[in-house]
Amino acid sequence: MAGVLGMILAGGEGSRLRPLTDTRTKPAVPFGGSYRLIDFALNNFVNADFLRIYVLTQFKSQSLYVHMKKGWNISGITDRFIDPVPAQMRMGKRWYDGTADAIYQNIRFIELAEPDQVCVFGSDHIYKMDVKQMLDFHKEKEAELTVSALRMPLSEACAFGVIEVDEKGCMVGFEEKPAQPKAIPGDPDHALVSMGNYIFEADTLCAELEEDAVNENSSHDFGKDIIPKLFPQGKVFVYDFNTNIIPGEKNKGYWRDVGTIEAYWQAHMDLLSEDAQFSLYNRQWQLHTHYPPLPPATILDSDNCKVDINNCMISAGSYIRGAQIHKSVLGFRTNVDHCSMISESVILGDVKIGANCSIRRTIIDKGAQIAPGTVIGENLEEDRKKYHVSDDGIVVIPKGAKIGF
Ligand code: ADQ
Ligand code: ADP
Repeated sequence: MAGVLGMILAGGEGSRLRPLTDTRTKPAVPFGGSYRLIDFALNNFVNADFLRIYVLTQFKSQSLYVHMKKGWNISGITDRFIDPVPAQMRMGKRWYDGTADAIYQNIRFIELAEPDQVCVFGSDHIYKMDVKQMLDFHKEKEAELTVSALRMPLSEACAFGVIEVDEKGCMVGFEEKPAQPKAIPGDPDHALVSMGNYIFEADTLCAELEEDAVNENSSHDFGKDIIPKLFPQGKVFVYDFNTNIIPGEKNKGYWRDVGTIEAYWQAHMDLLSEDAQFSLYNRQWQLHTHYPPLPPATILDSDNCKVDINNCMISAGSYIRGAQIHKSVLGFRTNVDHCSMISESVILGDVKIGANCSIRRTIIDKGAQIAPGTVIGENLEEDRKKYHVSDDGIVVIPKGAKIGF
């Protein structure tokens, strides 16, 4: 796919995901025991055999760099590459203003690669999409820009770009995060929203970015500025995510914005039912990542407690002794000692939980240590005095915290 260049926006600050984003950019936040958020966007490209990709970073990018160096370094053998790009102030002494400015400041990479199309994708979402199918649609429509979209309950649509489309798939209306989103005609409970994924004809993208850069009234953002300016010309098309087919996949159309603690926690719970809405096990759509050299998880009874584990994912290097663990996702090297109980929780890895703890509806970031006998998630009023607790009552223990010592 030499004619296509991928530019993945991976600079999100993720302020609503704090404290998980206190030390790392949002796309570097661990997910699903073994992955980082960026992996899902990258797999959508790699599984479609699109292998010329720049990943544009900005905020707190070091752990994203380390992850990409260890897991996604394909350079050196062919002219294919997946390269993280630091913000370099190429257009003056300023960081990126908005998403369009992030691409504009790297426009030289587009000129050098001479692609026919440029795929500008976000990297904050959990989903599978064969980008090749979206490109085929883009070419068939002879579009200048194609935006991928899905149906969203009307009550949630105000957080997204809301689209109107004609019967040929041409965009005829677009509002970025409107206070009163327009419903789909004939479907008053849903709106059609942008997924923040764009395929541009390369010439169109470069021309629009040059024009936008000198517009003093622009916020230099795709959703706020570029799409509203471009769609009235009649060459912007809308790709229906629900038509995207992933081989071997039972459930269609799963896409989650994990921008808040609740959404991040819920997306983990979605992994755990018997008929999981989002499967990590599809061998026809393998999810690549950096996998450290670790032994398998060890699970055993202790002298005084029988182990009891159900509805869980437990990552490599973990050591569980006589604990009861239900509906939880445990990351690499999670250590749980005897007679502790964990339920509806997400543990990001390198975590030690002592004996006789009770942990419920809690997210524990990497490297935290929980002293024996600690209770978290039972009395939220008390927890709010000590920990970060989300509006919906999910407790978050930050990276490296020592609790109860
Ligand atoms: P937002 O949700 O506001 O809307 P935005 O904050 O613009 O998304 O982030 C989009 C992507 O760019 C993310 O992957 C993020 O990590 C990255 N990013 C943000 N700031 C960046 C920067 N300065 N440098 C590099 N990368 C950056 C957008 C669209 C909506 C659409 C939603 C879908 O504008 O129309 O509905 O995405 O989630
Ligand atoms: P993560 O928790 O995202 O897995 P790691 O602990 O693996 O992050 O760190 C990845 C890289 O980021 C390391 O090189 C580490 O030194 C660096 N790093 C982590 N936290 C910080 C920080 N607060 N300031 C600077 N660098 C950091």
